Amino acid sequence: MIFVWLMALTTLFADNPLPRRTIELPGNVKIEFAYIAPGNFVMGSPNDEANRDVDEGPEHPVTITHGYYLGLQEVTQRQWVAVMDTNPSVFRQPAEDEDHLDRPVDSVSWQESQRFIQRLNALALGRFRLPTEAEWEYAARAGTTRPYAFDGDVHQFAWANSRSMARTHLVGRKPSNAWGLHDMHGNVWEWCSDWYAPYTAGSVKDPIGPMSGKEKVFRGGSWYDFPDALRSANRHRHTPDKGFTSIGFRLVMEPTIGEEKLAILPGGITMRFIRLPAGDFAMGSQQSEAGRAPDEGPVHRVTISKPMFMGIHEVTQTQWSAVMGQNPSVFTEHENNPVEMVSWRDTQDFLSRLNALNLEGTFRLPTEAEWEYAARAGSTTRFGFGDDPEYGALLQHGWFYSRAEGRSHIVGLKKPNAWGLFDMHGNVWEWCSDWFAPYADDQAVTDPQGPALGTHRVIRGGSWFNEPEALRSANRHRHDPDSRQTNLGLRLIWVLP
Ligand SMILES: [Ca+2]
Ligand SMILES: [Ca+2]
Repeated sequence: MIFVWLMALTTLFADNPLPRRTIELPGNVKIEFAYIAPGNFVMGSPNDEANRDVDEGPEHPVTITHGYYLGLQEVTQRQWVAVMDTNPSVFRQPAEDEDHLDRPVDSVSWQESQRFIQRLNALALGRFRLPTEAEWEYAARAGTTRPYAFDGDVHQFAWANSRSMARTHLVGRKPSNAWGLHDMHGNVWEWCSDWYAPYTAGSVKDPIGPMSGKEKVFRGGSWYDFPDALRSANRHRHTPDKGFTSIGFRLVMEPTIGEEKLAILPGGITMRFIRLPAGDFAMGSQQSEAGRAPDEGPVHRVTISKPMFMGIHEVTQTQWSAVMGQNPSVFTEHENNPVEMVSWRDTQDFLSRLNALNLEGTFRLPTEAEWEYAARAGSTTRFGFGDDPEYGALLQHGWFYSRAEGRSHIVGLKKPNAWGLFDMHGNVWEWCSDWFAPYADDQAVTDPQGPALGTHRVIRGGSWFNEPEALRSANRHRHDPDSRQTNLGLRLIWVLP
């Protein structure tokens, strides 16, 4: 499968058709990731593989249903220091032409890797975690079924005993595998997220290991190990509380803020979309939630069955004008203010004209469920960024009454949520496709569309004219479909084939 995203943030390399992403840590320190596409592979080693351990079997088919970004390199000492300020690594001794900071971090326990990831996630550059053991082996194999992802002399492709000079080496000095990943074999072992357990026979989807255990898995072998330990299928494990000079780790970045896609409107006006994952979430608010209204319950589980592209911003006045040839808005101080004074019916005219441009795919409004799913971005708190009982943090995330100077503002001035969406809280309310109705009950539903008939359409997210509690993720409001308001606009979904 070849990916042809048009992206602002992703670079396509001629020798590698997979999208890549680079994030920048404080101090200009970069981490580069490769997109690993969904697929199938056989996990484990065949009975006749030389020097295999018995826990590498039974071989079993694994489906990885979601793409993910995997670090091209092991996490380096430089990256660790950029996040944690300290360097626990043992291998800091000087060597010719080597800056030790570009060696993998070593001597970090599994628990310490979690603290690193926690701090990294707090930088809001994306969502990071360790790979599962299956994700690790899938990527290490890069489509191969033999003992290593390469053929030939192991030492040519990996740092292993007895040619490692008894230490780690700069990451990326050995050739990459077919997916652009370096040092999956050797240099340092790499912690995985799973608790260790024997494999079971039969095919599995997205395995994550048991829910509890004593020891965490690590993979890939190291400078300390003889080549057999570096095989793709080889498994090793230790309690999560201890670090070793032969173990480091590699990061997964969730693809949710990975792929951006740009729609080009007439006049070259662009609209940025971002891919949100399929998933499920608890829709609505608990009765204990401060500021809630009764129509936000009962809380019910909703599955969003397909990934989708959502506009990272409210539709702006420039974008509306590019499609409609006129701007109905009142707050015209800036062309990138959100469009307002558009009724639900106006949004349907806008969408008809936009879809008549014959761009790839089709555009539509989000359903109410899609909207709340996107606003929550994995959170269960009042706002996407936390509960914020005193509304101290809301100021950084959204425009609301008393702090908005009585008007809408240029889109994207506040912080995005964890999935890269701006102004999901505040600025202007956003029309959803659904007719408004009370939630039926607490039964789980998939891709709910709202009732077939009604009198009012749902709007979500609160606005510059509303008190902070109206900006909560679960809050629902509605308007007559002919109503036009200076604090009501829209955001789009782009359905791609
Ligand atoms: Ca390694
Ligand atoms: Ca909004």
